[in-house]
Amino acid sequence: MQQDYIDLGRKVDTGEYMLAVFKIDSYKDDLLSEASEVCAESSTGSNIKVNTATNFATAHNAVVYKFDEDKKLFWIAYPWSIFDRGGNVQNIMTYIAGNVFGMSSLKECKLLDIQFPSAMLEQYDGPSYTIDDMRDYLNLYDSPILGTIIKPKIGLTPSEYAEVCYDFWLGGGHFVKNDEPQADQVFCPYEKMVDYVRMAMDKVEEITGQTKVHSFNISASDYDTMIKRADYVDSVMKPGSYAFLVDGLTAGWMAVQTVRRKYPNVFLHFHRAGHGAFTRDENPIGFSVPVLTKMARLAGTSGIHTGTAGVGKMAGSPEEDITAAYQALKLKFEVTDKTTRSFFDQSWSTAPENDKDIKDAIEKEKAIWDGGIKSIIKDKIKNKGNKKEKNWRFMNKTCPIISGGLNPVLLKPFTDLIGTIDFITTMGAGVHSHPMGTQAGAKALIQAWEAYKEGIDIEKYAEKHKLEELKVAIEFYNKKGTQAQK
Ligand code: CAP
Ligand code: MG
Ligand code: MG
Ligand code: MG
Repeated sequence: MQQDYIDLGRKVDTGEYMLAVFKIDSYKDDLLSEASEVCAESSTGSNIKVNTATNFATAHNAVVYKFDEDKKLFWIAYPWSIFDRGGNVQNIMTYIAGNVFGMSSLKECKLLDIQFPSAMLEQYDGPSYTIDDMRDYLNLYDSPILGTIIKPKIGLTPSEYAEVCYDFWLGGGHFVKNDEPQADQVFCPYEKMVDYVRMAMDKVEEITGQTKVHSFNISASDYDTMIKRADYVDSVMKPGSYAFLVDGLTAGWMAVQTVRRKYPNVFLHFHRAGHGAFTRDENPIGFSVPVLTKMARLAGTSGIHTGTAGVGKMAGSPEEDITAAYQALKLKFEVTDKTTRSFFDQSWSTAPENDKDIKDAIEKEKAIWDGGIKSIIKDKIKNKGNKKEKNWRFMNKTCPIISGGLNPVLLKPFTDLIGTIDFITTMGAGVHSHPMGTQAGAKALIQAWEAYKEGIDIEKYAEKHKLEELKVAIEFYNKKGTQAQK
């Protein structure tokens, strides 16, 4: 037991501490003792008390301030002045999601939740370009942003790739993304791919009069190559028509924050490939999806994948994925129904009680959400193009990107779960496997949303308006079922 790292009942709502909740289990020792070791290893210490610790250093110990032995939950306070100056997410993760995961006595060490004091938030970038900016570019205020991932995942040449983009956009889809491993492959040179996408986009815009967005993966082997890719996209594409996708966990937090700081006027798309190794429920070591999401918002990503809440093909429960989505979007998170969980009263950040602006903004946000999707749409239309509506005193929102085994039939069940239109959804196979082709897949997706907006069942809606694409989609995807049903 390292007593210096335990201070049960310490007052932690002072603005000095970042708070974290860990689930801890051990092969050896009693759990409070293990929690003290976790505190030591993730802040100032090691396994044995050292003679070199000054009083000043010891004042920076992380401490367990609360615990629930039955649930194996430990609340830990980190003096946030131990973190690198200048808002460095990579540095925080190195402390709290670093050596502790390798400690031999720990059977379980899962970082479940985190909370930042508002003073700390001021040091971090938070998102710059948000989903609302993308809405302004798309002139789209009454729908989630409906997108696709080009499939096959890899293997198309630039012109073949752009052809699929073209079909999806022509069918009415708003947003296309590179799949996460798309880079500068021999058979699909990066710059050529970008050139062809621009051509496809121009053609579609000419035909439809609608603007479109493409998210380009700029992840690369090194800084210079990443920047070269980004700058190339920037030189070819119109402002607003492109996003930068970063494989945030494999490329790293430094890549994410670099892009945020270098390109504040571009939508930053965090693809989290690899997160399952940390986040899956059956994995006892790691961190949760809400923790990953909060760190991404802190780092300033405009959008991050938060999971389909069990509706699609990837692992993820409603309570964890919807919680993450709300952490990304809201100022104040409230556990409103059984699909959500949180370890802190106000789980994004603490708001000082006497801060009237924050209180007002929170109340306004709550009123809009409480009114349901109709009220959210009304608010979006009312505030279109109004940059003043952005949370100038607080951190901007990050938009959830919902992906993985989805198809037009699954749009409703997911939207019902999340209860807002503030998300981007990308459906890859769920569009390109449509028996009538990609364009029909895109049409079915748009039609599925129209049905939702009207509050009509998709079957009835397809029947009533004689929508062949939607009818075929319903029959085809109902037969396929979701991953969860297989
Ligand atoms: C989805 C996807 C996404 C995953 C990522 C894929 O394609 O492109 O990368 O959804 O998972 O390759 O699987 P489909 P998550 O639409 O064809 O399933 O969003 O959970 O991070
Ligand atoms: Mg070390
Ligand atoms: Mg993918
Ligand atoms: Mg799909």
